[in-house]
Parts: sequence; structure tokens; C-alpha cells
Amino acid sequence: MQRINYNVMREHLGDTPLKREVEVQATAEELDSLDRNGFLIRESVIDREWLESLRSAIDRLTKAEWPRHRPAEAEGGLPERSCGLIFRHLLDKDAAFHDLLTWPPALSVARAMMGPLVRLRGLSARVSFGGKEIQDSPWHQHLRVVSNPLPPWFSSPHAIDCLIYLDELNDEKGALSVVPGSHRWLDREPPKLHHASLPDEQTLRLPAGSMVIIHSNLWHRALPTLVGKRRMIILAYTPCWLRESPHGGTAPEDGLTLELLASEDPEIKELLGLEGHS
Ligand SMILES: O=C(O)CCC(=O)C(=O)O
Ligand SMILES: [Fe+2]
Repeated sequence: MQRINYNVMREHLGDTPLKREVEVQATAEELDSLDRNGFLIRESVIDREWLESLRSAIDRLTKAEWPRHRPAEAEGGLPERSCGLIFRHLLDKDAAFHDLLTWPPALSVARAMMGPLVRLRGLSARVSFGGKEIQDSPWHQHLRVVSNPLPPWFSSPHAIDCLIYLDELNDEKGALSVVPGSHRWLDREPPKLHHASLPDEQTLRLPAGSMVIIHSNLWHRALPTLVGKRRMIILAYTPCWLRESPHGGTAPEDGLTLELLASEDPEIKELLGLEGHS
């Protein structure tokens, strides 16, 4: 654990400098490894009670959104392979997810890597099942904005995805593979629709309630769910002057995010992308 005292320099605007003290829930060596390898493992960081509450919230969402996500199932017209079910805008859909927004094990690491001013890029979930079509994800990365050639003032994209596993990450449920260091590769992208192994991949297996923090451009894939149900949440942060994820369209207008905003807390507004940059 270490403390970073950030001072955002904006005195020329007549404001006092914005001071922000961050108690980072990671050691300097862990942050260095996250920078170099692109991922950091947090084993069993979610306690039983919170895990049960998050699982129930995901189960409620699965039930509510099933017909919209799986219309073909009723007609027997399933594809041979899919990602399973992806839910977006979780803050709007169930208050059980609200504590994730400022959860220090994730947010403090985001602020240690990207500075004090970060915002939510997205809060989504993926649920996959065994015994249906193959449900997995091919190799991919999340910030697909890198051009060839790279111009001199290219802004290297940075964001962090906290992959939170509500069920055990194992071979039955589908492990997670990553290619260490691949978030730094600006001259290539993951092979298209590629599901098989890649050289130097590392496959992670972890207890339920664990988190893997990745740079959003780390090459990664989820292996197929063979048995039962696999539930995971993706909590993503990016510097606050960047935009939220375009996936999933605009958020519901009268969603539960309004409850969070009702507190008028400037930090919450900043995390939701409404303040913090000038
Ligand atoms: O399910 C996983 O382990 C990873 C999911 C993922 O990479 C994604 O949905 O972008
Ligand atoms: Fe992903």
C-alpha cells in the first residue's frame, strides 16, 4: 500500500490546485508489473456476502434480459458459437452494482496508473453457459483506435478493465488467457476471430471473487464455458477527458445512475464523466 499526493495544476484559472490523495491498493512492484505485463491479479478480493449480492443481481438481470438477448433460442435457431450474454449500463439497472463505482481496489489502481482524474468507461457483465452453443470469446483488445502509420502526436489509448469473476475461473467454466506485454504493441492487432492458443499466452485460473486488472489493449480471450454458468463483471475506467464505451448504445434516460447523481458529490460526477476536466 502506498500513498500518492496528486496536485492538478490549474492555478492560472484562479482555482486552487486540485489536491487528491490516493491510497493505492497495490505495491510499487505490482504497479510496475501492471505497466510492463498489462495485467495484475487480485485473488479473492470480494467477500462472500458481497459476492452473493452481485451474483443475485446478475441473475435478476439475466432473467429480465433473456428474451431480448436470446430470441433465437425459442425458435431453435442458435448460432454455433457466441459470446453468451453481455449486459451493459449496469449502474442504471440495479443499485446492487453502485458500490463498484468507487471501490478502492479497482479505482485506486486506475488513479495510480492514469492519474487522479478518471471516469467510468463502462460497467458491464458477461454471462456464459455450458451445454448450449460454444460460448467463449476470441482474442481481442478493447481500444481499437491505433493507426498505421503512427503520427508524431499519436495519443496512445489508455484504459483499465477490472475483470471481476463471480464464479470460479477454471477449465470447466472457462479460464482467461492473456498475452503478457501485448498492450504495448502498436504495430499489430489480435488475429481476427481466432479462438486457439497464441505463442506466449498465459492462462489464468482463480477462485470465485477474484479480479484481474488489465490494460484495455491487452490481448485476451475467454475460453469456452463447458458446464454450468459463468458470471463476470467488467468495470472499466479511462482518463476523465475521454469518452465512455460506445458499446451498448446510450444509457437508459431514467436509470438508477440518477440516484448516484442525487448526492451532488463532485467525485461521483467526475467518475460519471460530467466534471473534472477543463
Ligand atoms: O469473460 C471473460 O473472462 C472476459 C470477457 C471479455 O473479455 C469481454 O467481454 O470483453
Ligand atoms: Fe474483453
